[in-house]
Order: sequence, then C-alpha cells, then structure tokens
Amino acid sequence: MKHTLAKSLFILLSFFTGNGQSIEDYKLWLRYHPIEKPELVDLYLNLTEHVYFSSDSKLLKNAKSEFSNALPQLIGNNAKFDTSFSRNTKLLVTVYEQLPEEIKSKLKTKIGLIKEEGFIIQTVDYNNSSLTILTAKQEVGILYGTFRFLSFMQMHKKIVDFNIVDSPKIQLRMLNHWDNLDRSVERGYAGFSLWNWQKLPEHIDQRYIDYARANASIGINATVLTNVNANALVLTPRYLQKVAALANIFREYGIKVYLTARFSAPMEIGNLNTADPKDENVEKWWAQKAMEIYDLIPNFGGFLVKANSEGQPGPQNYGRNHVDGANMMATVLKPFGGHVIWRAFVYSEHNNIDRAKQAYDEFLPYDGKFDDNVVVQVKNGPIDFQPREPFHPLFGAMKNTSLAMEFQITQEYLGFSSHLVYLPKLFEEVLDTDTFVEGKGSTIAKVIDGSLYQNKISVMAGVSNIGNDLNWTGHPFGQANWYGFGRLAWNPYLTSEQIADEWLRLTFNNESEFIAPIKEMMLTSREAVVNYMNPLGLHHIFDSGHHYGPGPWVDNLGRADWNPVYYHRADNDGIGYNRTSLGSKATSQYAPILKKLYDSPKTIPEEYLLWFHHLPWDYTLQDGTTLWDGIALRYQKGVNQVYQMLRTWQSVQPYITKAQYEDVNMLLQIQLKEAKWWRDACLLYFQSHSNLPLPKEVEKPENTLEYYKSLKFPFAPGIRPNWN
Ligand code: GCW
Repeated sequence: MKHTLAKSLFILLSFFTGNGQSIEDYKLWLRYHPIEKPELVDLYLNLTEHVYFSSDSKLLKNAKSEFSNALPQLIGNNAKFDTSFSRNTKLLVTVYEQLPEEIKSKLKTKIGLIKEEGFIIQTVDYNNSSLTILTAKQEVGILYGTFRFLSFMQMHKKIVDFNIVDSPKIQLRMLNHWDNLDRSVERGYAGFSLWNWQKLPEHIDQRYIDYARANASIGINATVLTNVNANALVLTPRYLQKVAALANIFREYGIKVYLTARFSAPMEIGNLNTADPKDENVEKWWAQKAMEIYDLIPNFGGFLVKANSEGQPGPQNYGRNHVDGANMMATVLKPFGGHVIWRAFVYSEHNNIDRAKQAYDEFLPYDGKFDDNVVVQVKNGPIDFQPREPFHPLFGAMKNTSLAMEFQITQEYLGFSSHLVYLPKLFEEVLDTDTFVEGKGSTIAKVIDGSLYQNKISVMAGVSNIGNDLNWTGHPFGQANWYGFGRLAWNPYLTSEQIADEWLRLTFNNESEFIAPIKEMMLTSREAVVNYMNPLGLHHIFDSGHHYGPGPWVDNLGRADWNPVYYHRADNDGIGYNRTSLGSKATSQYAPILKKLYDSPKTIPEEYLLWFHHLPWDYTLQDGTTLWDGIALRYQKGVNQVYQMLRTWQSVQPYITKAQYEDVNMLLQIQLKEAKWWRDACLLYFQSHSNLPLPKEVEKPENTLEYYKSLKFPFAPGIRPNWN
C-alpha cells in the first residue's frame, strides 16, 4: 500500500515539474526507492528488526536519523530501535570502545586494519544467534558505515553475513568551491552558489544539510567554501560568523571547512601597508586572524591559496617566493592543527617558455622546503583541465612535499552542464598513470595517497560542479561526477566502471536492461568529448574567456599563452606543439623512460601526439591514415558517438520516468548540436591551413568558417567579471 502511494506521489511530482529537472533529482544518489523483491525485503526486515544504535552525539544522531529516514522508504518499515543492547538485538551500531568486551575481542584483528575514519560491518555468532555489528574507531566511521550499509540495500545486495572492512586511502577528500561572495560561481554551470551569505548566519537552508549528507555518504570530509580568486572580505568578523554557521552544520557530518586566503588581506582588511610575508606585522596579523577563526571554528581546516597566478597577489610582489608565503601561513596555523594548501597553478606573462613547463620549473626547486602542514596542490595536467592532458610532471618528481591532486568536476572545458561526460573515467586514467619515477608501478594514485613517498598529508581536491539548480549539478549526470569524485577520493583504486554501476543503481534503478547500456554510454562519453573537441592531443582551442565552444582561430589576446593558436600551432606544413627534446623540451620533465617514449612520434601514445609533436598534415598515423584524415575522422567519430548516446538513451525510456527521460534527451540534443559545431568549426579552420579535402566519411559542415568565427557569447555562464 505504502509503496503504491509513494509511487503515485512520485509520478505526480514528476508531472508537476514538467520535463526538465524534477524534484526527485534533488535527492541525488540518496533516493531510497522502495525495494520490490519480497525475499530482499524479508532479509532486511529481519536484520533491522532490533537495532541498537548508540546516539549520544550530534554526529551519531545524524547517522541514526539517516537510517530511520531510509528504512521506511526502502522496506516500508520503521526501524525498531532498542534502548539498550540486548539478547534481541540483530544490528548493533556503536564505536569500538563501547562494544561489549566479548564482541570487542571478536573484532580485535579487524579494528587493527582500519584507519581513523574507517568502519567494519561484520556478522558474528553471539549468544547462539547471528548479530551484525557496525563499528568504527571514531564516530565519523559509523556515519560512513551507515551510508554504506544503506547503499547495499539500495543496490539490492543480498548479504546474509557481512564481512566488510573499509577505510579511506586519502586523508583529505575535499571539494573546492569557486564561489564568490555575490553568489556567482566562477566556472559554475548549475546556478548560483549554495551559500546564502546575506541570510547567514541566522538562516540555515535545508540545502546545507542535504549537501553535507550527500558528501558524507561518499566520504568527502573537507570543503573550501570560497573561490581561489579570493575576496579578503570573507576573513572579516561579519563573514566569519556566517562561515562558522556553515561549519557547525558540516562538523556534524564529519566535514571540515577551509577558506581561500587572499594574500593581500592584511592590506585590504587589516590596514597594513604591506603583505610581505617576512614583515613582522604581517605575520602577527595572520596569527591574530588564525586565533579569531579558531575561536569561532575550533575544527577549521585551514587556507587554500592561489598566489602569484593570473593576477592574484602573492609573496613575489615583495621579492619573496612561494615557500616564504606558504610557510608564514603554515606557522600561524600550526598551533591549531590547520593546513595551508598552496596551489601550483602558476605561469607568467614574463616568461616566454612553454606554459606547460612553468609550474614544474618553478616548484621543483622548492621540494622539501615547505613546512610539514603545507600541501602543494597540483592540477592533473600541466595546462588546464583539458578533455585530455598528459599528467602533470610534478607528480612523482616532487618527492619530499605532500602533493594534492586537483581535479575539475565542473565542466569548464567539457561542454558546461549541457554535455554528458562521465568524468571518473578521466580521473581513473590519471590516477592509474605510471610516472615511472621509482620504477614501474609508481602510479599517480600512489603519489597522491602517500604510499610512494610516505608524505605526511594526502589530499584529493575536486573543483565543485554544485550550484543551487534543483538538481544541484545542472546536468543530472553531473551528479555522477560529484559521486565518482568522492568515491575515488576515498579509494583511488576503484574502477570508473564500478562507480558508474553503483551510481546508476542508487540513482535510477537496478534493472540490468537499463544499467548495462547506460553504463556503457557513460564510459564512452569521455572519449566522445575528446574526439569532438580535442582529438590526438590537441588542447586549449576553446573560445576565449568563457571557454564555451571552439575558437582555434583566436590569436589576439593580451598574452600569447591565452591564445589557442599558441597551443595548436597549425600552419601550412602541419599541426601540433613540439615539446620534444628538439622543441620546448617539456618531455625532459618526465622520467627517462617516458621522455624517450614521448620524444618520438612513433612511440608516444597517439592520444598525446599533437601535445608533444608538430607533424606534417600527411604524417602517417598508426592505422595508416594521414594525420589530416585522422583528425577529421576523429571529429566525426565524436559526433557519431553522441548520436549513439542519444539512441541508447532513447532505448531505455521504459525504465525511467518521463521527466528523467525528457531532461536528458533534451540535453543530449544540445550536446549533439554542439559536437557538430566543434567538428565543423575546427575542421574548417584547420582546413584553411592544410588545404586538403575532408574524407568522405565526414559530414559536410553546416556553416562557413566566417559564421563560426562570428559567434559571440557575452553572457556565457561561469565567467569571471572583467576576465579578458
Ligand atoms: O583555468 C583557469 C580558469 C580560471 C581559474 C583558474 C585557476 C579560478 O579559467 O577561471 O580561476 O584556472 O584554476 O585558478
């Protein structure tokens, strides 16, 4: 009865919200759809008949309330919570220290296997019956274990005897919000910022709580609330009160708050006439500020800093370097246990060398010089979140520094929130890449989780794709990128396929006729976008400023390295950037074995070909086609892949609601239109250099090159005011 009612309500709601985003999408992957299979319902009813859930803290109360909220939806029954652990208890949830001695001894070995935030779910024989225990060293582990337990039910797992031991492999699993105080979001495509600064601290939006629940459910434990292009005002007392209100909520879900610190803050809000990190008054100001913050937010995480990069102030303004700047801040945060996360995204207009080389050149000499509460945060590739890049050469090279991975979840260079691109596939490719720095098997995952060099702090950061859109991420499949980022931050060795499988089950349903084709569609979506935007190692050929759509012809921006022509270097002879030993020598920043591999166009993995090589249009690719034909065919292939995505989506219509179907169908139509736009604009432009005909398999361009060049988008979303 209950199930039918829930279903009709669900259909009704979908109806009222039209064909676009539906209220259901708001629930993210925490949908708790009713389980229809009687044997599973019985199994779980039996398990949750008598639950003892210790709930003597806010954090445990939140875990318990997730449990009591989910169960009636999943199995139509209220959990029966016992007031104490008794003979009847079937499920016992409490931290290890509080378990009865006899049970403790049964779990002794296992508890030794988990880290501070890990958990155990174990079924044991106790008093001649079967007892399942969810336990952890810390309360937050119970919260993570609760969400995992519920996810098993959502995924219809038939587990009779639990035997699960899991811990996060990375310490800080962190979102970076590029949110401004006016609620605009730099490179955000899902509406405005969640943080309603004007109504805070008094007004607590339910969204803050649901955001925290969603993050906790995948193990995200840190969030940077503000844009790295920072505004010092967030460090003033009025704003800190607001930050504290958010921190108070997030703390109860195991999430620590960090802020971006504008390096010139002592001048802008502190009345000093310098921000020189070696100036005594400057350090005093920051020390005072740290005290003020920790007074309000005892578990404050620390500062994320973008310094001397793209016009942001930094220590170099005073003749100092990144180490001076980072260590000064680290010193003031150290007594409170705070971190400084210092970004390595630097390149300079005064430097004519290849932009791809600059961060490595600048940061490598500082290896081992940062204080131990400093982490250097490096983007996955050496340029800027392109659909595909080779890995950033600082990974593996900087051995004595804790390095954070910075991925971009928001789709700045991936079609914004109108393109379906499943990013865990990209993240997985990066994490699995072998740097070879310590011989075979020195993967980036091992650099990041600290296992290669035993670094002190391990961090994975993702630039958030979250905004106040009804569905949080603009594209419903953008939710999979948030989910997948969290899962990989927890365990960077998971496969993108497993994550897609989980997400689909949690979000939509458990029908294999739906899961199999849609999983396949997700897994190919990343290669599709590479094909229709940047095949064979092409990169940064986006229209300027907003990065919406193609602009390979752009050559008039203030700085050479902001112009697409700087990156593709197409001319009548050929195309690509020579970064080999005979060119910019970027290959020499990689381990010798990779340098050798990358130096020759014959041995380099073809997906990086034009990143590292300038080659003639008639160069022969591995499959025997010429470079020109190969580029053109890949653009067409990308478009064909989107056609296929559309067909796949259309084929699963019976398994989803009308609203879900229509929403994604409309978005895929945009993606198809824009994939063609990319193909036509790029091929027409490159053809003006190659002077060669398009292969017959390639559809005729829909418009002229002049038309594509004339397109202007002054109101494209996500753009920073006054940016270019
Ligand atoms: O890619 C560039 C973006 C900027 C961003 C910068 C960075 C926050 O276009 O919008 O600024 O990277 O990562 O700092």
